[in-house]
Amino acid sequence: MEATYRIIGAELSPYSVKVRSYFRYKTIPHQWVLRSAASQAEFEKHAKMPIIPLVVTPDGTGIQDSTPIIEAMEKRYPLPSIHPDDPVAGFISALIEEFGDEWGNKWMFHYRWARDVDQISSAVRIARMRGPKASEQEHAEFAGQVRTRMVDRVWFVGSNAVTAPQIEAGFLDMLDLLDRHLSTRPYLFGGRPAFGDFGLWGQIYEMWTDPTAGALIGGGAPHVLDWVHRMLWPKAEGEFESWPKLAPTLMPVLTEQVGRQFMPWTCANEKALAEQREEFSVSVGDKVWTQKPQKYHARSLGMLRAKYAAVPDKTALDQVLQPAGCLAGLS
Ligand SMILES: N[C@@H](CCC(=O)N[C@@H](CS)C(=O)NCC(=O)O)C(=O)O
Repeated sequence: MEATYRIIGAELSPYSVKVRSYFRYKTIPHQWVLRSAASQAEFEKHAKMPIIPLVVTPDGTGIQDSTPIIEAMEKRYPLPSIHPDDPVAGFISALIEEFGDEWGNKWMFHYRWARDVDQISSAVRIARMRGPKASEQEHAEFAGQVRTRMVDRVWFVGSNAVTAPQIEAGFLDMLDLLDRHLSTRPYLFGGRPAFGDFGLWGQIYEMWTDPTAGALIGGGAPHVLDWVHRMLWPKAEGEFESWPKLAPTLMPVLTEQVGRQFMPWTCANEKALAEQREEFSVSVGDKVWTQKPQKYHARSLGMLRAKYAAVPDKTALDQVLQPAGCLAGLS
């Protein structure tokens, strides 16, 4: 029997389902292990950070952080590659992976914990996963604790009274852009899933499972909804498309979402961390956004810059990144 990887994760964790979707696409033998009391000892043995997913390799090594996990697996299992061979599309896919992980997480976290209906729905699912055998009363108490803890943490991703309408308007715009793009192709970069699909999908899949965001996706974005389902068990249905074919509907995503919103935010966040600021404000689109800096994002921005630096000939790529407003933050 082929050696099996173990993915310790949770159905409600966007980074866990992202990694699981990747393993399924690559048909890498794996077991999906719920993060619960039953997997606690294994988690503690292999995890260096208190986050999921944790992948335990067949030789007993723990790997964390979904982007490095996928990169490590891609080296071990290069085919079918998740990187479009067109160098422009290849880098844009990595950029969208970062955007999905870091900016998409704001939509997800905000919608999940902003309203009573979503708070209750998510808290009871998390509590049941962590304590599958708890009595109804224990379960209700634990769900209440989860709800309080998570609602207290929404500020962490930058969701507050000022940013809430910006986050929701930004997501609704994205849904329209994405629906148009996916109306003529099964995946973001053509006939097969790319790195960018996994990052963005992890967040949007989670949103689809929640009452408020799920209704928005199900009610108004049929092609996104199909992609949400398709990415649960992704399969190659054709080849990647080249950038010129993708550009008419993907360039607006880069310009409106990545260049206009995410890039200014992530650069301002990095600067605020370097200056050890408690809080920072930045213009995102035509509105001011204020939050406390987030450490991890500066690290992942550094990793994205290294990917940009490694592109041998940047001429064609820069002609896309520059007008999209994405170049300044990368070079
Ligand atoms: N950058 C990490 C983020 C992982 C992450 O934030 N995981 C969350 C769940 S989605 C977590 O475990 N948080 C710790 C907690 O909730 O206590 C990745 O891509 O894997």
